[in-house]
Amino acid sequence: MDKKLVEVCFTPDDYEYFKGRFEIVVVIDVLRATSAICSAIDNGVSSVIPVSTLEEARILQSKGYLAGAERQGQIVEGFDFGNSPYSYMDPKLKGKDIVLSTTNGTRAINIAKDAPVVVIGSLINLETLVNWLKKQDKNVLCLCSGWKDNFNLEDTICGGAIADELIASGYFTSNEDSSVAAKYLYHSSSHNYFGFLKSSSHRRRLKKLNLNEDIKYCLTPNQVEVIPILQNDKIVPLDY
Ligand code: 3SL
Repeated sequence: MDKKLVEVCFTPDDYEYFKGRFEIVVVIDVLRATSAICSAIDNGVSSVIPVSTLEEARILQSKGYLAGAERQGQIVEGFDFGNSPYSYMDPKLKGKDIVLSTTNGTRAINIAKDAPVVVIGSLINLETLVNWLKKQDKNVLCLCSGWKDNFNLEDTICGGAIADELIASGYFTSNEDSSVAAKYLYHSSSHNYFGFLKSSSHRRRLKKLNLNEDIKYCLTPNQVEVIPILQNDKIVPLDY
């Protein structure tokens, strides 16, 4: 049997190069969008509707949806919440459809939305996601959201972890240097993500905003067993 491909794409800007060759795209925004989405789905939120612009979010909010929005790490005025995973753990959100717009994460999800399958990856659902991917017999692309089309460490490390685990299963291989680099970063950091990422740009940005608890939560692997999946423009729990 031919091995399947698993590759890591560093930024949404690089997606064009990979587009069309992968049946499954895993969108990753460890700090914090895809971690927040995993928390929301784990908490029983019915769906998260990812929108790229604040205008789209405002329109949906005016139609009665609860809406979260983040820019520069902060809650955008007029929205119900920002992008902290803790906001999405509120039991009152169970069963609700929620709109979310963030600087990079929701944009990356929308950039990938024409792929046959788009799932949401983070460190907090890593093991569950990897176990599911191993059984799919499909080519997998890990799309890192990065920061404003720039490379970031935390998403790359998570992509490297996924690629490494899939390759270790014996059913996957990778060809691209981006994937090799991501695996090296994963190996260098997996003993202590929090310490390794001390100097990462987004960790510093969030720390300045006193969001250390969010950082710790997002960098603690395997806290939830959900696989959020994009279906008809809404992110819902995959029944795996
Ligand atoms: O860029 C994003 O999508 C966000 O995750 C950034 S932040 O962590 O909310 O600042």
